[in-house]
Amino acid sequence: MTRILITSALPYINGIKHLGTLAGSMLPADVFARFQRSLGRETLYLCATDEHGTPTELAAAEAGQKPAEFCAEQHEIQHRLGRAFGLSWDHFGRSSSPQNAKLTQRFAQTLWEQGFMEERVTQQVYSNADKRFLPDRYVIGTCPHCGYTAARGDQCENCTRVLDPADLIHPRSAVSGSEDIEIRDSKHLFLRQSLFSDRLRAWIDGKKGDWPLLVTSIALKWLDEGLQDRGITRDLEWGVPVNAADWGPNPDGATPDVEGLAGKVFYVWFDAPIEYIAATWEWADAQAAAAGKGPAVDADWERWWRNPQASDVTYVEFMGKDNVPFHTVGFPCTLIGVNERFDGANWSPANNAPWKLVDRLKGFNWLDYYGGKFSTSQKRGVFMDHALELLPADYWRWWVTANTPETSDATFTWEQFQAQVNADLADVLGNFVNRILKFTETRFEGVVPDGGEDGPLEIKLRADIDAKLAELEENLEGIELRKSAQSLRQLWVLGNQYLTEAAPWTAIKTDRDRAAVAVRTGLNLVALFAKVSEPFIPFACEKIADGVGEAFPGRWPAKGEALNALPPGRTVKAPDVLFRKVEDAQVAEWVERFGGAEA
Ligand code: B3M
Ligand code: ZN
Repeated sequence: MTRILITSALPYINGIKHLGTLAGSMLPADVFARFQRSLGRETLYLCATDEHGTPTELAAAEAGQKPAEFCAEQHEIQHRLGRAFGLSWDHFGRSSSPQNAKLTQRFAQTLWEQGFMEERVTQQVYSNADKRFLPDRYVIGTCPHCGYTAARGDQCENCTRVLDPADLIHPRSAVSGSEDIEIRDSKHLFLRQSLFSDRLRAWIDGKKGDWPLLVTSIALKWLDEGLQDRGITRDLEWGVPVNAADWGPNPDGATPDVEGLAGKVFYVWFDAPIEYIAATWEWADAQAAAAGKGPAVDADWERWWRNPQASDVTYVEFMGKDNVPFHTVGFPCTLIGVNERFDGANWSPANNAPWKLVDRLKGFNWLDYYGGKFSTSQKRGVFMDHALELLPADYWRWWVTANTPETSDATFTWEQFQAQVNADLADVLGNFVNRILKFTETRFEGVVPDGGEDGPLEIKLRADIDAKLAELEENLEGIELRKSAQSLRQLWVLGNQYLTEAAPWTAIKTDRDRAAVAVRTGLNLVALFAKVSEPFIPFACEKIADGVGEAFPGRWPAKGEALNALPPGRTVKAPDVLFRKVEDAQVAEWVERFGGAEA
């Protein structure tokens, strides 16, 4: 038996996410998780809010809240919205959890003791007015190259030149605007990523042909440009504290400068991916608590992550392309550095329970809005909360899945959205389910009829359905979202075509048995659709399944059984309207409200 571990990139805590975030990690992960569960595989799908870092501190300050209070509130909002979208997380954790703090500190300690970390003195901008260090992009000033007056300390937006805060003319704090800033020395820890280049290249080369080209090419580009050592601590208050006092000597016998590192926290991109593991620990603790037991034991969550117990686990990650470097280089350095030792020439195991690295990594391009960016500040585009005010989650789930930005960027327009959901959901699926169930109610007392034998139409249909189902399964297993949606739509179309040709409403006038075969076959198609559409549109499928009853309990339909699952004699009923059409007037109103082509 294979176990499947799934994570989607952790949404930042500040702000409600838009459709692009849904398209580029959370929704494809959910479709895949639901499919894996429907195959009967033990599946664990985890996500969490990514809560640390300067933007969180500043957003909290703007809201007049402490970061902890701000994050607790925002986490609840994102949790509620994710559930409303049908995201079937086994656990939705928080990178600020005590479990993540413990793991992050433990990994950092091992990295130090195995010689993968180094102390360096760096120059940081300190704002006397704000009484805090400012990350590069929170220092603004005039660009020395083009004279743009609001250039950021990391890069000039106007001429795109990469900058250092020290380059800026008239530098000032982006937080308060104060020019009372100075450069101060500050001790930091660096992860010696440069040591890992060859080790990572060997690992990534092994994934070629298996991972999307988008992913391996981004990863290899980073390696080709030369891996830089990376500062993994920050002068902030909100984050996982650096616990250097607990650390032993590194292989050179050196202990860390505890005083110099006092009051620092780990960099958000160091602790965020570790939260994938910590979320598993949070999940195990929650499970144990629900069972009336104390906290989980390590084995409960380590069985998903540490070999050899996790050797039957396939670990699958979902993310947007901007996150790929952190998952193919940054996080793997952390894990390899914990798992292995390096003597300058060779790598060797450091313990006999190594942490699992990602097996399959699915990266996505962007979904944009009328060819431009979704923008929170300009209120441009559709965000998760507004989307659900307008239409049920399945409309969005369907459109987004069918248009997943896999091989290139994709764009949302209201016009295309309307056309597609009306055609696929209302005209094809909804119409089919409604037609056959209404007819069963009026002409067969709402009961799956007995009698009659398959004719050529049914024999052909069975073969077509089996082939299309196998194709759908293969596309889902291959995490090809667009192709999966296409296969599923074609299944629905096969049903519609069959019903039109078999025409039980005509047959019933002369040959009741013939009508019975067509109706029974049609109802079986409904039951099949309820099952295999569930990963995409779970809410509608629940309604359909309520109407015809569960047909494939706990399993994916096998070849040859797809149209035999409904026992004759079972009572069925038509659901309420499954999908109302999106009207032109609604589209006009939404374009007005959220922006359209002219925006
Ligand atoms: N929070 C970035 C993003 O949403 C980030 C992902 C973390 S995954 C460990 O783009
Ligand atoms: Zn410039």
